[in-house]
Amino acid sequence: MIRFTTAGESHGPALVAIVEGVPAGLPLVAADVDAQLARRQQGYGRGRRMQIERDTVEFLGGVRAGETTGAPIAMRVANRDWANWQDVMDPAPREGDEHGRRRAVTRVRPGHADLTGLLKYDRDDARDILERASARETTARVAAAAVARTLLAAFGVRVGSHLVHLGGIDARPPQPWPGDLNAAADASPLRTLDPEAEERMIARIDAVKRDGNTLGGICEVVVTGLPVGLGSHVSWDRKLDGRLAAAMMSIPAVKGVEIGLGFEAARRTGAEVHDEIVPAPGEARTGGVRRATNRAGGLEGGMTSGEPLVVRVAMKPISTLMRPLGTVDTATGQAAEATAERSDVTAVPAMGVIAEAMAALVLADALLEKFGGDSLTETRRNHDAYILHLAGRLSG
Ligand code: EPS
Repeated sequence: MIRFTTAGESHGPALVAIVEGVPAGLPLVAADVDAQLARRQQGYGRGRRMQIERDTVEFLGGVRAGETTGAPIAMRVANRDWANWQDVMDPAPREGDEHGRRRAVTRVRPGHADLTGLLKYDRDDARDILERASARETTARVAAAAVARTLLAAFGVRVGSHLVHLGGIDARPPQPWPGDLNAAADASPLRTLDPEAEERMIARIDAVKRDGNTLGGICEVVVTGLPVGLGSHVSWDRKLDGRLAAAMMSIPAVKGVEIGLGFEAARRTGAEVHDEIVPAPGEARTGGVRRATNRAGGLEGGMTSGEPLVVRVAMKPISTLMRPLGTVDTATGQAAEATAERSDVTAVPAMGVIAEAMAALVLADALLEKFGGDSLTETRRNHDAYILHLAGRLSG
């Protein structure tokens, strides 16, 4: 199964990701990863930093001649901004500097990890916290997830997303639904499928930026092609909805997750919530049946139903405000205005790509949990045998 970890600071030399458990023989090239990294860098409302960075991956292990070897896949993404921060972020002690520190942050930002991290880790400089709490870290997650996406694609699973809400403005779902969700969403500066709402969202971002303020929003992740039966009902930590929710909530600034109808399900009666089951002979992947609706968002009993997986993820406004909120300076204990470092007005479009990444990592893990395999051939054999077995079930 998939294990992954990341390391690296926002203004350090690089970010790194290590992904373990990927079967051998999966075709993988740097361009697969770079395409995802580029998608994460897009979005109206980002700050100047995204003009500095051009994220590309270097494989340090686990890939040879365009294929995975089964070894841990190690990846490095350089921070171009490191050139401007070497003296601040130098791992070596710096003689002559007071406490060896430059650009220390003590006017901690409300809503950020600055204060809680500084107290917990017993630091005097919140930069030791914010450099890692920074959403820059999600670059490494997207790199790790590009491997997971490549594995899922080999089994016909596609992961996409679009922005459905920004700072008080809803986007309406398009009619008809696009054949390639990400191609449609990536063509929009906000990754939304409602051009009319997008115009109003852009005007709202511009107005809020003039005020030195920030905006949050909601993205919807949609995954198609999943077979019935990933995850499990038998134990709390194997339920796929719980695993997905935990993964989504680990994204910086994310405050809420809904699957299918989500909170709306609580307001309706059972007849208005549950999806009727109808025969669909020949549709082996979904067990020879389909759901007449998909209000459950593709999960029943903590397992995939084979219907599209639909997860909505809510992000709060970024906590770095150019017109700062009141705080306490941790160096003096006195009231102060929070620090106002360069930042984004909104990063909700990027969050959608990151939510796709977390979904891909969880789903690749669940796929390998079900089908196993040390090589792609072995995983495929197990997968295909399961689908063949499903084809022979409810056939009357
Ligand atoms: C971030 C602040 C900004 C963002 C950054 C996340 O960076 P900086 O402080 O260098 O201006 O641009 O996001 C990224 C660098 C990225 O790659 O997404 C923060 O404080 O979280």
